[in-house]
Amino acid sequence: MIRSRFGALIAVLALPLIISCDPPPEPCMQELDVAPAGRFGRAIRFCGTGINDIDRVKIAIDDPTNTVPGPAMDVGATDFTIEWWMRAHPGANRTGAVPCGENLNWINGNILIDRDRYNQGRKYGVSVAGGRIVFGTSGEGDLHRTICGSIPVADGQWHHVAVQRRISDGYLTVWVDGKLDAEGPGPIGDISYPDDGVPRSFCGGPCVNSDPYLVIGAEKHDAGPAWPAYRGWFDELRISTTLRYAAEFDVPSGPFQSDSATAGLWHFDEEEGESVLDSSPHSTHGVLRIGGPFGAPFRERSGAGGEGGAL
Ligand SMILES: [Ca+2]
Ligand SMILES: [Ca+2]
Ligand SMILES: [Ca+2]
Repeated sequence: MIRSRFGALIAVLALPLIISCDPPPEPCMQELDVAPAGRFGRAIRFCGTGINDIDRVKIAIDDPTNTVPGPAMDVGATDFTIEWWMRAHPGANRTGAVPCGENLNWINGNILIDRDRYNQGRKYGVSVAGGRIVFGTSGEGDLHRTICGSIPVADGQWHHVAVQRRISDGYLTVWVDGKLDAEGPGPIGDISYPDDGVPRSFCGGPCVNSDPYLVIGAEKHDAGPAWPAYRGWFDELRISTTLRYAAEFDVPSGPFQSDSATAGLWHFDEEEGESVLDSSPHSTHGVLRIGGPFGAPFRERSGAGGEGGAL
């Protein structure tokens, strides 16, 4: 009895101490009058809201009402490269490092790119955990792999990130600022979204508003705080049906270009409105889902180019 009462007292005392040790939420306001160079042009700024299907970009990848093949950016049946620019303040994404290996742990980082399917195979995603890039894929069934980078990306600077998957053997690589950051074997096979995929009922009904989308900046199902959203800037997303990087390279010095291997290219340079335009010939346009306490995400001319600049 004494021990249990003492335990309860400790719990009551400890709770406020834990809260007081947590840094206050960083403001997430639109930054005006900063240096005009985004990385490149305008960028999207996410605030990490992570609820109510807002504070994210959504690009439809399948129509669950039919079996028509998805758009070109529904990659996974061939080699692929997904690359972008990002900038995050130190501490803005609070997830610590996750154990990597034959698991799904990428989903426990602050999620940058989510092509998950709720409790089904053939999926992938990217997050930031411990200030490093984490990339994972799943094949059919329960075959998973998560690889973890070691190069810090949450330092207030712009970084070019590329994740790649080789179709012949499922091999995964992560590249940060032109350097190989992580690599390892992954599940084999086609991991594109099945054209006849049927979302399961884990979303207050079938997950038709989350599963068949590529989501940027948040965990697509809003499953809870254990699967947090990303807070920071995101720019210049290009999805390709080839492995673009095999050795150390100089990061692109301008906006990505579209070529025959480009499955989708979003510059996020629109001045207003809710559309994000795919400038590749595939025209797979997406939408900004704006809302929440910050009215996020924002369209911003952010930072001062590759050197970080004004916060
Ligand atoms: Ca379909
Ligand atoms: Ca498909
Ligand atoms: Ca841009």
